[in-house]
Order: sequence, then C-alpha cells, then structure tokens
Amino acid sequence: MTDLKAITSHFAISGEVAEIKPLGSGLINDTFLVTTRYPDTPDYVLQRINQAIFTDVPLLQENIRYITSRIRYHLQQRNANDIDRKTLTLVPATDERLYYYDGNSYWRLTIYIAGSKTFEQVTPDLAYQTGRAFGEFQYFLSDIPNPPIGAIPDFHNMEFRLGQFREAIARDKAARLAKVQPIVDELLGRSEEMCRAERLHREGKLPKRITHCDTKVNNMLFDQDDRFLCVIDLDTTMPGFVLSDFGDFIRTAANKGAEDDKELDRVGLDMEIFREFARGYLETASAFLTPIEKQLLPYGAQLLTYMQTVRFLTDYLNGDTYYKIQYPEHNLQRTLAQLTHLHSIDSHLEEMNAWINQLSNQ
Ligand code: GN1
Ligand code: MG
Repeated sequence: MTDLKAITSHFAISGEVAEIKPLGSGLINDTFLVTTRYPDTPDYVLQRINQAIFTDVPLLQENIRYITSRIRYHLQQRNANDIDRKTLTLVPATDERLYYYDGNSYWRLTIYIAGSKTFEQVTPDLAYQTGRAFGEFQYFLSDIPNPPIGAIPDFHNMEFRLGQFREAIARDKAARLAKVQPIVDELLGRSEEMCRAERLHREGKLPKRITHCDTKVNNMLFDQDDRFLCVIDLDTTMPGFVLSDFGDFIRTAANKGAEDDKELDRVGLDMEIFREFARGYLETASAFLTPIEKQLLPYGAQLLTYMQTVRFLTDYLNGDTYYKIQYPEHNLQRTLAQLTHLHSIDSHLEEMNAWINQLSNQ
C-alpha cells in the first residue's frame, strides 16, 4: 500500500497531517481528503492522477494553473468576497512543480475548500444557482488569449467517440457484443444525428469556446447554506461546445435516478431541474451566446447522454479498461440507465425547445 502521508511530505503544505481518507465518487482519479491537526492550517485534497488517461501530466497541471488564475483574476475584478473558496488553489510540490512523481504514479494537491459539500442530486433552487455559475464560468474563460490545448484531445468530439465505439465493436475483445447487439444497432442508427455539432462547427456555424467538459453535478461545491461556491475537476477544461456543458449537467442532475441506476423506472428527465438550470444559465451566458448556441441547448442534453451511453458501452465491449467499476456488469448497467435517460430526454425535446425559446425571447 502506498504511504499517503509520505506522499504529502513532498508538497509545500502547512500544518501537520492528522488523517488521510478517500473522498468523493470520481470514476477516473483516486481522491483523498488530507486533514491537518490544528484548525489554523487548511485541509487538502490529494489525488493520484490516472496516468492511462492523462498521459501528459505537466500539461494537465499547467492548464489547471492557467484556468484557475484566469478565474481568480475575474473574481478580483469584480471585488468578489471569499475568493479562496470560489476557485481551486493548487499546492506545488517542494521542488515547485505542480505535481509529484513517486516513480510509479503522479500526485497533485489542492487546498480543500473549508465548509464545502457536494450533491449527487439537486433541488430546483440549486439547479438555478448552478446554471448561473456555469454561465459565469464560461464567461470568465471566454476572453482567454491562449486557450489551453486540452489534456485529452477530442474529448467531447462525437465523431471521435463513435470511432472508438466502432473499433470496440469490430474487436469484440471481451466477447460481449452478441449480448448488446440491439443497443449497438440503436446507437449506430443515431450516429449521423449525433454528429451534427461537429458538422456545424466545420461549416463555421457553431463556435468552440473554453468549456469544462465534465459538468457532473458532483463537480460543484456548495457551502453549508447551500450557496454555490465553485466548480472543481478542471482536468478536461478545453475548447468545446457550450452545449456540452449544458448537456452534461442535464444528463447528471436532471435525472430522477442515478447514472448507473439498477431500477430503470426511476430514471428519466426532471423537467423542473431542466427549466431552472436553463433559466440560471441563460441569465449569465445570454450575453455571449449566439442564437444557434442557445437553440442547440436541448440537443446538448441528448448529445451528452448519447455520448455517455456510447462511452460506457465502448468500455463494456473493451472489457472495462477505462472507468472504475464496482461489479462485473457495471458498465452495462450504466449503459442501460443512460439509454433509458436518453429516451426520456428525447420525449421532452419539444417542451425543452419551447422553454429555451421563451427564455431567449425575454
Ligand atoms: C468521468 O472522473 P469523473 O467521474 O469526474 C469522465 C467523464 C464522464 C464521467 C461519467 C476524464 O468523470 O467524462 O462523463 O466519468 N472523465 C473522464 O460519470 O473521462
Ligand atoms: Mg469528477
């Protein structure tokens, strides 16, 4: 077992480490809360970076440093209070790098935002606040002179994800294809429709901006009074479509069930969460969005749920090499839950479009 305390000693922390225990429910990196002994020193979040996925850790960390400094700059411009709790602060290693390599794994440390909490599900009020915060997050990053390259190229590119899916189907490495053939056929049958954003981009009709690309509801921190604090998990922040961030929030937060729910009848779109998130988002993002970006927001909910279905099924076909799983058929269960959610989102498309139109014309 790795000596986590020894790992923290390679970072420029203040205070004496009291305890280190697992934190959160991320599917990629391993995350730990590092508590220090006395209340006058901060606690920390230690992460082992998944190297199979983030192959260029110095670039990853440099991007995060850059993004957090831009957010800080904008908060300062606005004379915001409590800035240290509204953006992440990286703690450098004792050799001043933004990570520590122990010969085996890469590690990083951030300051734990005191008094913060996350949710797996939100109320309409939290959805509204989160919508506002995401619009603001994108706005803060909209004036970046040198956009970060992105630690995972083509991360939310549907054409690329379908390429990986087709490859997994062709190889059928884990001999699971026969079992899921009807789902595969359904997903492939929708591939054209789901590559629309990439086509519009090539035609010069849909811009790419800096987006977060992992706007899962549990990537937002709130304070003890349920007020929004900040966006975390900046690993995938890179140029992309705003509909991605909008859609991924709806995929996760506006689902009445869980991402991997075993009870499929619990899964489905919560329109009230959708409405409140959209209302908040358009309040802060309207000013910089083009009409087509607004119009495509409901499509974003379909696209991201479709993309996640494809990604989970790809991993299932590959024999579970990407996402952490808790039981053997976990990726299949995730696929089924996401597909059920997608069907529910499909059935609300007109209603979602009407709401976005109404908000856009206000
Ligand atoms: C991963 O690590 P986590 O749980 O925040 C994934 C996202 C997926 C998500 C599905 C780098 O995010 O893209 O949407 O799982 N992150 C990466 O729950 O692949
Ligand atoms: Mg996360």
